[in-house]
Amino acid sequence: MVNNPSRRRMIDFELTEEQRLIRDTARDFADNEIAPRARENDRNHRFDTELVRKLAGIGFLGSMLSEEYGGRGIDYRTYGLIVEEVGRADSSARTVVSVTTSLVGSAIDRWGTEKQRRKWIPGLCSGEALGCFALTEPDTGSDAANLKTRAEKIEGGWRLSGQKQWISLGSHAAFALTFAQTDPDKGHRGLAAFLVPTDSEGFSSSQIHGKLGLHASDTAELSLDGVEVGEEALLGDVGDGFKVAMTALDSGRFSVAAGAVGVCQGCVNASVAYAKQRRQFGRPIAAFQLVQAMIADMVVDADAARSLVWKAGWLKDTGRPNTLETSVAKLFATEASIRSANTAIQVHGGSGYVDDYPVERYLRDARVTTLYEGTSEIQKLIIGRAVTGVNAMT
Ligand code: COS
Repeated sequence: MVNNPSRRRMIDFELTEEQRLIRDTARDFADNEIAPRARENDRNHRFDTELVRKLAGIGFLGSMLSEEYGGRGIDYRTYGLIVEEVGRADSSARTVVSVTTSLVGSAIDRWGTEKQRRKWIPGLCSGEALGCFALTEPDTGSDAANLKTRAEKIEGGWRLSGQKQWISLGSHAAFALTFAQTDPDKGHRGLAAFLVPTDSEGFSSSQIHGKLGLHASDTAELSLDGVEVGEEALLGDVGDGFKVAMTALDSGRFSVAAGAVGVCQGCVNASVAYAKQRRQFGRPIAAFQLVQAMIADMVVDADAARSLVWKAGWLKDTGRPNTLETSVAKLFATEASIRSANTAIQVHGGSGYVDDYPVERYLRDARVTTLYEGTSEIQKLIIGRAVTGVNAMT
C-alpha cells in the first residue's frame, strides 16, 4: 500500500493520497450506482443482487479483509470513508457492506483457520457466497451471552438446534455465522461459533416483513432444526463464541457508525440544496436564520460523528483497545443520524415527507441503527462500565 496510514501513529485529519482516491471513488460509485436505485429498491422492497455484485466488483465487500483471500487489506479509517459514502447513498446497501465485511468477514479473518479463511472469505469478497451473523434470538437480544440455541457434540461434529431473529441477509446468505451454547452451566464461556452452510438439512429461513425502514435490505428469521455440521465448522475453540461475537461487533459497530455519518452528511447535502432552491417570502429559505440554524445543527452532528469514527478507526489501526471509543462513536453517530434526518425533513417541509427527496428514507433507515448491533442503552452501559469500573448489567 502506498503511504499506508495505519503505520502513522500520530492522529492526523489529513487524508493520504490513497485515502482521497478511495474516498472519491466511493463517492462517485455512491452517486452513480447506488443513489439512483435507492428509491425504487426501497419502494419495491427489493434486495438488489445486481448492486451486491457491483459492490463486490469495486472491492467494497472485502475492504479490510486479507488480500491473500481476495480482500483489499485497507485500514479501518479508509474503510470508514467507504462506508460513509455508501451509507450516504443507501443504508440498505451499506448493510450489505457492514455485515459482509465487518460482522462476518472480520470474524473469519481473525478467528478462522487457514482452511476456513480460504473456504469462506473469497466468496464474501466476490459477493458470490454472502454470510450472515446469526447471534440474536427471539428471546435474546441485549443479553447476548444468554443464547438458547444449543450445539450438541456428536461424532465427527455438532448438531445445532434453535431460532435466530432479525438476521440481516439471512435469506440470501450461503452460510450463517451461528452462535450457540454448548454447555448452559458455563454461561458465556460455553458459547461457540459455527460456520453453517444455509443449504444444510434442517436449516430454513423466512423473510421478516413490515419493517419501518431498510426496505431494500433482507432481514430474516432462521430456524436450525437439528442441523449437523462437521468439526471444520467450528470457528475458534469451544468457549470462544462470546469473544468471537464481541470482536465482530467491535468491527460491526464501527461500520454502523460510519454509515450513520453518511446519513448525517446526506442530510446536510440535501438540506443545503433544497434550502437554496426553495423560495418563500420572496427569497430562498436558506436566507432565513431559523433554516440556517437547522443546517448548522446538522453540520455539527456530521462533523462530530465523523471525528469520533475517525478516532475509533485510528485506535483500531494502531492496535489499541477501542471497544469504549467504538461504542461512543456508534452511540453518537446513530443518534445524530436520526436527529439530522428529522431536521432535514423539517427543512424540506411537505416535500420531505414523500420520497421525491431522500430525507424521509434517511429517517426510516436510520431508526434501526440505535437498535441493532447493540442498542443505544447497551452502548451507554458499556461506556458507563468503562469509566466507572462498575458493571450495571449484572
Ligand atoms: N472484545 C473481546 N472480548 C470481549 C469484548 C470485546 N469487545 N467484550 C467482552 N469481551 C470478553 C470479556 O473480556 C469477558 O472475557 P472473560 O470470559 O475472559 O472474562 C467476556 O467477553 C464477557 O464479557 P462481559 O463481562 O463484558 O459480558 P457481558 O455478559 O457483561 O456482556 C454486553 C456485555 C452487554 C456488552 C454484551 O452482551 C453486548 O454487547 N450485548 C449487546 C449484543 C448486541 O449487540 N446484539 C446485537 C447483535 S447484532 S444485531
